Amino acid sequence: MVPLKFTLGTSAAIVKAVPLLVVDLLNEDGVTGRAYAFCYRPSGAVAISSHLSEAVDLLKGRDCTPFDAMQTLSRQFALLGVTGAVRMALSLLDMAMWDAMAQVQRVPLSSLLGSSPKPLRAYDSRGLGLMEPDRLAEEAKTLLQSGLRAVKLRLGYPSLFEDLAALRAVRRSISGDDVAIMVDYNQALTSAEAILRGRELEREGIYWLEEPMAHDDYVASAEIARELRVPIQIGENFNGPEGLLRAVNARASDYVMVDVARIGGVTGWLHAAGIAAAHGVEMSSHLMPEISAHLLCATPTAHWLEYVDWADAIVQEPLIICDGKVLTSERIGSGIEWDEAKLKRLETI
Ligand code: SMN
Ligand code: MG
Repeated sequence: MVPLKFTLGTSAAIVKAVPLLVVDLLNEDGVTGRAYAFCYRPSGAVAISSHLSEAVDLLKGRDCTPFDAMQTLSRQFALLGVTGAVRMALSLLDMAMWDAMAQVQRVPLSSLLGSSPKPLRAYDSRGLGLMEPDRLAEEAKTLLQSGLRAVKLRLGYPSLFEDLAALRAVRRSISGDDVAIMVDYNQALTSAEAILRGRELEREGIYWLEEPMAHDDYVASAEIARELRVPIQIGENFNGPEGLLRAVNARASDYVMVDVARIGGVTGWLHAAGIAAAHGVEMSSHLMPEISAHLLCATPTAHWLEYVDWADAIVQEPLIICDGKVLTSERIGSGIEWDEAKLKRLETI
């Protein structure tokens, strides 16, 4: 469990510490592929690691690539269902395999994907949970010291009045229109309420309105997207590239944001990026910024990196922010190497 520097109260939960599952994949050539994922709940980490070790057993002794491994394992796990913890386990395995491949080639992951490590537009997503307007104003100021010029605010208070008070407190304290404010409801609203609140919020100049309602109701989400001028953002819960395709076909949102651990790892991300690009839809990332940065470098419609510092507590070289952008690591692989001393000090599940 990794304690957070900023408590993150969303409309769904109060998050003070996050369960991160850390994966070391040792291949027979002596290369270790690394990956981690946010598991939402401690029991998620247990379930994912159980699926993951079975998946690795199924591949043992075989010469395999991430693409072939994912094809095989998706068939093996099909009856259990390649969703939730199973999807996350396969995604983690894929991420670790790609990291190992890039290390073998001695190039950064983004270069292996045909791009190169770039500085990325990013927003600070570490704080601005549900709390009193005064504390929001304070925290917004603290966050901007990182140098990023965009922040994400969590909304979903009992009333629109409180949502507006929170947004205005943040806007006032950051003084200036050059800071973008993204707003996230974490699925708190009905579609009628989302349209009602969205109409008021869009007058305040927010950058996007994220997950106003149940993440998989694409028909209702499309109605909200049609009714509101402000762009609707969804996608952190897409299950694989096929989830993204269904949402894009339904015009469920204006933008998409993909979670590398739910979309199918690097392999799934690449397929999703192709679909988003073919439809001309801007694609952002969800959490796990270290690896997502490499993937955005190779995404034709790359939009925003969601920046959090959660893995700073476990890695040797945290991401660097420079001139308002997050720098994609130039180390070989995904650039993730565990700091064993830091890991030892953390509570294990
Ligand atoms: C989010 C989801 C889960 C935990 C923290 C924050 C949020 C996001 O929806 O978009 O980052
Ligand atoms: Mg969100």
